Amino acid sequence: MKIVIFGGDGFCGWPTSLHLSNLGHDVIIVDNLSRRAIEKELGADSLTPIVSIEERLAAWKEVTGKTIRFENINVAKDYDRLTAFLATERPDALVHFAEQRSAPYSMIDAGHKRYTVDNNINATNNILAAIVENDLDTHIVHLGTMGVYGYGTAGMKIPEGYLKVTVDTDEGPQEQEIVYPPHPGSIYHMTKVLDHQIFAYYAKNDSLRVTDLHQGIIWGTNTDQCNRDERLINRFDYDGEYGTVLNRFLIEAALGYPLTVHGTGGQTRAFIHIQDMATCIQLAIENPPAKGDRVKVFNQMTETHRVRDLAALVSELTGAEVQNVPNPRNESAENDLFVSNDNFLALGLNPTTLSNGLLTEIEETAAKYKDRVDVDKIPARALWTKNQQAGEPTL
Ligand code: USQ
Repeated sequence: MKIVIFGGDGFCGWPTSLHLSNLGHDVIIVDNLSRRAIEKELGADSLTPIVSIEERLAAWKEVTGKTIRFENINVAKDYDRLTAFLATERPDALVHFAEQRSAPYSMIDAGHKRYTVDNNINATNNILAAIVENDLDTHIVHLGTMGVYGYGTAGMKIPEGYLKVTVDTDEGPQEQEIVYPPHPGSIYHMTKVLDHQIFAYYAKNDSLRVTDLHQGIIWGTNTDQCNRDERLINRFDYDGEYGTVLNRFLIEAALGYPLTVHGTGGQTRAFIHIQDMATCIQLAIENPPAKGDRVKVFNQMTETHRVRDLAALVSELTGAEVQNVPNPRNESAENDLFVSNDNFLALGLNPTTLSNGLLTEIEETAAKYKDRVDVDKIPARALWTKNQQAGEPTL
């Protein structure tokens, strides 16, 4: 297939591009390199040294003989170039990662809230409008988030996108399926809720084929393809805005920095290993919805963990000290989480679950590059509410 990866230079986009190219697909990356610009804005480089996109692609060609093309387009802003590109390439499928993906970054201030909404919503709408304008039948696979469901305790197993409800009608009780009530916790997560509405509209009005992947938190950093050459290495974010929880704990342990558990650490979240993320995208591409179907939703996660349990695991493995820091976010201190992921399991996903062996591998990456860390960038700085900004305690 010819597959376009929007956002193919980022943390999920890069390993996915290599995975799909390795399978023999004709892959084109479209990216405006915004993650590299944000890295400069925050002054927090990836822990792993990332070469330029041109060097990355040349290395892939050298190692595998395969070509991945690259186009630098800002899909949220440059609609004319986007639509001309799609008119020429007419891809069979596209994967849409071209969004600002950090919840804390989206909560820094009004400017970052506005950037996240402008960028994410316009990117999504522009891609869909361009597909309709060009009369394409491209299958759109979007990287959404488990966070659209919210992180209270649902009191039930969270279904894949749609909830069966019974409504009272004049003819008596009737069963219906509705979109699971969204409950986003940050501006970033809110954009993914809005994305889903946009997809539903285009699926209904224009019969676009869309799959929305509600993904959990990634752990791990490299896939088999990224490991083939130092220049193919994936980025590894450890800073307070972009670093995700388990990867942060592992680099903190490597530095002898106490593990930064927000609040009580009672937050339960969904997780997926980075290699499984790439496999899930492949499975989603291979199993598109039919024309005229509603948006297909998969919960892209394989297990759930409580933050304090992850800290205890890393501490046991490394001897690191655990520190409960005031939670800079606005989230429930404790929640339970049960999630259905039957769709991917039925398609043959064999989950890579958390194991000491794999943690040791990430720990080795953390130890190898720890001299590149700027420890001042470790604390999370964005305070999500006015009360927190006024100094009221959250612990
Ligand atoms: N946390 C800590 N200490 C830290 C960092 C995080 O206790 O040093 C806690 C947070 O307060 C939160 C949990 O760990 O309760 C997860 O935080 P995270 O930064 O690992 O993940 P999150 O902000 O939820 O976002 C990440 C990705 C996002 C994706 C999302 C999936 O950045 O793109 O959509 O995971 S999900 O969480 O399922 O919504």
